[in-house]
Amino acid sequence: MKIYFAGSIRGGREDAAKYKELIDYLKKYGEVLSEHFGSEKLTSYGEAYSDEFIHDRDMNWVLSSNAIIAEVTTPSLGVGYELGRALENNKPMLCLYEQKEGKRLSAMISGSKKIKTVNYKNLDEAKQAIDEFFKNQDLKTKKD
Ligand code: 6K6
Repeated sequence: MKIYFAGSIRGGREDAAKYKELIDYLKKYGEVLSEHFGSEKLTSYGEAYSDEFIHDRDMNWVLSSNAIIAEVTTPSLGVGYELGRALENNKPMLCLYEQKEGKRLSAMISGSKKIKTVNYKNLDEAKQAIDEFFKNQDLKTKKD
């Protein structure tokens, strides 16, 4: 099972600690291709690769994955783009959004019939949503 985890980078790194915890949790279901996105050392700026390299590498990962899990609380153009491309390629997707007062998820995500979105209040709820997603998709036991 290849899983692509998407989370904000240049959109803001305030939820990086959550990404790390969710990525660690996802490892029980398979290989997380984008494992390093949870690293708190990954800032909004410096990385040794060009933007073109990052785009092409990440899109290859998105297209070769069996499922996409996105943490969408911090709005990110890159995550929205990845979700759109993944949707066009019929990838099973789960978006996790932490409910916060005065904030609402983009209607382009929450309004899409093909994207499963779950609002959560704490990480336990987010992990439950991940369990539910893999159970319903029947992807848990798939060995590719
Ligand atoms: C690190 C710091 C600055 O640049 C970097 C390297 N950038 C990226 N590295 C890996 N994935 C990236 C990078 N920039 C965007 N992405 C992809 O888009 C990831 O798959 C994230 O899910 C998403 C984040 O997009 P932005 O718009 O928040 O950056």
